[in-house]
Amino acid sequence: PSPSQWVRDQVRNYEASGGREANTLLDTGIPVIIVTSMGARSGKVRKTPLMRVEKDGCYALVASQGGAPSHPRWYYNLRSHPDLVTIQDGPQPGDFSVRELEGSEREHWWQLAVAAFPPYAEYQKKTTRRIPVLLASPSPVSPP
Ligand code: F42
Repeated sequence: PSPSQWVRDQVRNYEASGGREANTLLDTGIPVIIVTSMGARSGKVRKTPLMRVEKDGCYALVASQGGAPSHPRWYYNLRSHPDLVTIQDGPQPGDFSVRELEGSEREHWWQLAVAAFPPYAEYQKKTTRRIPVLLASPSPVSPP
């Protein structure tokens, strides 16, 4: 569980209700998803709520951390274990693969991200680092 109480509560209440509760960022009414990654160094399961930036079943994961000077730890987890990712957007989690976007692809998803959650634009102005944008695509279903 996250060391931040409000993040911990969000994950617990989201999972306990199958996404019917705790599904927005605080009182903004803007939807969130729950991303599960594997710790890059610890190998522990890490659960992170992020804003929901969805298109055609894929999700942009924006490593903004409120415009803080350094990348969030989950960014390194996803870079280390890009195929061990689940995303919960509603009742059930699904399996995803993640890659970091560059160039025009990043720009396209960044625009979608800012449309979904306008404060991302302010967060980018607050920091000199370029905020990473990762794309999560559904993993192919393996045959039984
Ligand atoms: N954060 C964002 O960056 N973008 C968002 O869109 C976003 C939306 C959002 C919505 C709701 C909400 O409740 C929170 C939201 N957050 C958003 C905050 C987000 O959930 C994270 O709390 C925040 O980004 C910080 O992520 P973090 O991974 O740095 O978390 C820290 C505080 C943390 O929990 N650390 C843990 C710990 O115990 O210290 C785990 C650290 C970890 O994963 N360590 C790795 C390991 O191996 O286990 C090593 C990683 C490495 O450095 O190699």
